[in-house]
Amino acid sequence: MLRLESYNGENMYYGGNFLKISNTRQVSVHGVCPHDCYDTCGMAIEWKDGQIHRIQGQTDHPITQGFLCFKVNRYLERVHHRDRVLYPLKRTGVKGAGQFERVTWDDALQDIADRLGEVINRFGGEAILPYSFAGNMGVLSEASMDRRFFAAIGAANLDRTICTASASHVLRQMFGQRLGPDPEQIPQAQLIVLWGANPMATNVHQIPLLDQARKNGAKIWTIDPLATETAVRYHHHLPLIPNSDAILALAVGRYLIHHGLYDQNFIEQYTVGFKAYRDATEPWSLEMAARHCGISPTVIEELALDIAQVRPLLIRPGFGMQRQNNSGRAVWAVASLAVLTGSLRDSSGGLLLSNSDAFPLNWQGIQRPDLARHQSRTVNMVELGTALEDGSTHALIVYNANPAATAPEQAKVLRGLSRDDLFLVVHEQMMTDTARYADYVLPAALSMEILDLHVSYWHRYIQLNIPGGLPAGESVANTELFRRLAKAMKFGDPAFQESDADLIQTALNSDHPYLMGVTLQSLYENPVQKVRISDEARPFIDTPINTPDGRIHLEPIGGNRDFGGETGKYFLLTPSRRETIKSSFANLESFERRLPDPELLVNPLDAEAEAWHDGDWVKILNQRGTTRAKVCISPVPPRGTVVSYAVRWNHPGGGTNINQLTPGRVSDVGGGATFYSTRVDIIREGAADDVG
Ligand SMILES: Nc1nc2c(c(=O)[nH]1)N[C@H]1C(S)=C(S)[C@@H](COP(=O)(O)OP(=O)(O)OC[C@H]3O[C@@H](n4cnc5c(=O)[nH]c(N)nc54)[C@H](O)[C@@H]3O)O[C@H]1N2
Ligand SMILES: Nc1nc2c(c(=O)[nH]1)N[C@H]1C(S)=C(S)[C@@H](COP(=O)(O)OP(=O)(O)OC[C@H]3O[C@@H](n4cnc5c(=O)[nH]c(N)nc54)[C@H](O)[C@@H]3O)O[C@H]1N2
Ligand code: SF4
Ligand SMILES: [Mo]
Repeated sequence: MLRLESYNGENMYYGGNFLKISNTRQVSVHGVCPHDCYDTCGMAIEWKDGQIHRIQGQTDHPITQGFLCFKVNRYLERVHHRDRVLYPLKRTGVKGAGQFERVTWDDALQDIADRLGEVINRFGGEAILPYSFAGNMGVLSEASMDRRFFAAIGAANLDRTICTASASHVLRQMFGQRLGPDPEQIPQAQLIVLWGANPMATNVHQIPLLDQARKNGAKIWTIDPLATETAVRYHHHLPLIPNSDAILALAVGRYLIHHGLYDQNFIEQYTVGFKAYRDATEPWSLEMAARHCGISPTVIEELALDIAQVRPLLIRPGFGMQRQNNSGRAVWAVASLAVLTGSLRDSSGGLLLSNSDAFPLNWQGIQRPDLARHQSRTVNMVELGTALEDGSTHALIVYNANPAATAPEQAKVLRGLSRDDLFLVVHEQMMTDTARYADYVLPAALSMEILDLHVSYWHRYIQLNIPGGLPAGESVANTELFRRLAKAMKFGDPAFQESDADLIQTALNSDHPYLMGVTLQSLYENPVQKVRISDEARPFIDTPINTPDGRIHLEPIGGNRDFGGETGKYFLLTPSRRETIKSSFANLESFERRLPDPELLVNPLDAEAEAWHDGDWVKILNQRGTTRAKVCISPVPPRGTVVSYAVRWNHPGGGTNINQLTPGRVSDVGGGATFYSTRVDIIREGAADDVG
């Protein structure tokens, strides 16, 4: 086995040579953007005198095409930021105050091991809860040594549901896997339906592909309550009432069935459950749906006729349409349209919701669930607030996430994090809202400083992220943190000694044809490789349907969550913004200069009716909490809906953000988050000059 010590050791293997990276004066390496984003860009990273000097988009990367996005173009600000954590820190002040002293790694590890040991002795391993998500989406950084560690200590399992759980559940149920067409085929589609997606902010490398499709004659619909930049760019905007997607999709399905405009042969050859699907569409006439969706029946008919007639048809749902009470129902109803129309017959058609299963890595091998000696309880991360309040959790270890800012039901979460009897360890690059509550903050390396393997949930490239220098200060990769913790806990299993290169080799140790010939060695030579699925292969026609009976399932899914309890006057939507990735980048000085105050986008007619003016401070509240923002009158939201983009830091902006208001309720299937099923009331505080 090829042994590499690219991190921690002095050597890295690069371009056919071993380099002593600590001695390297100037080097340019292939990096991969680590953020939780569809695009998983290739980056050219230049190091000079041991420092990250320049970060650019890889010019020869077929998706990245030489450009990065608004936020990552400002990455150097992040590298040199005042909030960076470079040494282990121990709390000296009250929880949340952010007062710490520097300690050594040895002292920190010893104390953490002792305290975790105490929790295990008194309450059992399950009283320790990991909380992580995709702060670094590298295969190793996201889920490898950490999973081994938590299995070995018998910790509670975290169900990582905050983002795509409902969609994943539905795709697995219907198709047996999460696979869509190759996005590089988009330019060949003639009808594209962007459903609850805003690629102008969240998937910018899709824009050139959509633009090319439009040049080739494609019509592009955007189905979104908000008049986003994407909706404006592509003209055919269908502004439905939030959370009415399932009804809209079922009405289109009913129309196609009633008019004989669906692909009967496809249904017969590939699916089961059509009758149950048809019955579910039956109540939704155009008129009935129009009333629920807040749009005219003729617009729904226009969409239905396009969907019936234009091929290739590509339906491109975003994750934004599955952050609602009935997310599962919505995804099922929309995915069923792709099936009903036989759109999967075209290589640029079908349903492009996720390509996560285009990368059949050896997940069990890197995560080693077999290290667990017993079955532990599972906590849904959407319900973090409850798990911190119900007496079940005595230690929390957070990495790759900033739940104090990004988790729903924030008031509960912050109360939980403030508990004196909760032992909190946070591994972070920045002194985040969450880190400020920690007993120990441990420094996390930047992705540019570590070796990792990356896959995408949207495109089909597997990539190697090559470090060009050593981690700054005493920071370490997530894998190294858990190696050190395992050693401090005196775990002797060789699973905790494997290097990052070993882990990558294990991940690639898969005999699946999609990964044929993808080895660590080949990635050193060519760090951007397409998985071995032909670009034209049509998912589920040219690739297997991995449901138990090998058929696509159309039986109804989900739909049983009501809106009980949400009584506020306005719908609150909190989607992604261009300038940040969730809370990441929201502490950059350039962001604070640009948008110093939290803003609430309000429709001009609502503003007029309420006598709100641009710049007025308002209090936004509901049964869960309260926060403040400045009114920004905007054509983006429709009447009755207000918008606050996700998300700002709580600190130093007043201690709370918009997640004070979002629910910790889980969706109908898959235990998903329901951020976009929030209602709020709004009270004007005073004119802009009086307050703030
Ligand atoms: N710049 C930037 N890029 C990002 C992120 C970011 O924060 N900033 N976040 C990353 C992450 S974590 C993710 S998961 C992805 C998410 O990226 P997307 O998949 O684009 O999802 P969202 O941004 O959640 O929402 C997309 C759209 O859904 C709309 N929407 C809200 N409710 C409904 C509804 O009920 N029905 C319909 N049809 N539409 C609705 C919103 O108005 C929004 O315009 O983006 C990633 N990329
Ligand atoms: N209101 C509202 N809230 C939302 C959403 C919404 O649409 N609306 N979207 C939800 C969604 S889709 C998601 S995915 C979640 C995301 O929520 P989080 O997972 O909390 O995402 P971020 O805010 O980006 O925080 C990631 C943190 O990981 C840290 N980090 C980065 N790399 C590393 C590393 O290598 N090691 C360690 N230890 N740390 C690292 C970063 O510094 C950052 O602080 O937010 C959810 N919250
Ligand atoms: S955040 Fe997304 S678009 Fe921006 S550089 Fe990273 S992968 Fe590319
Ligand atoms: Mo997400």
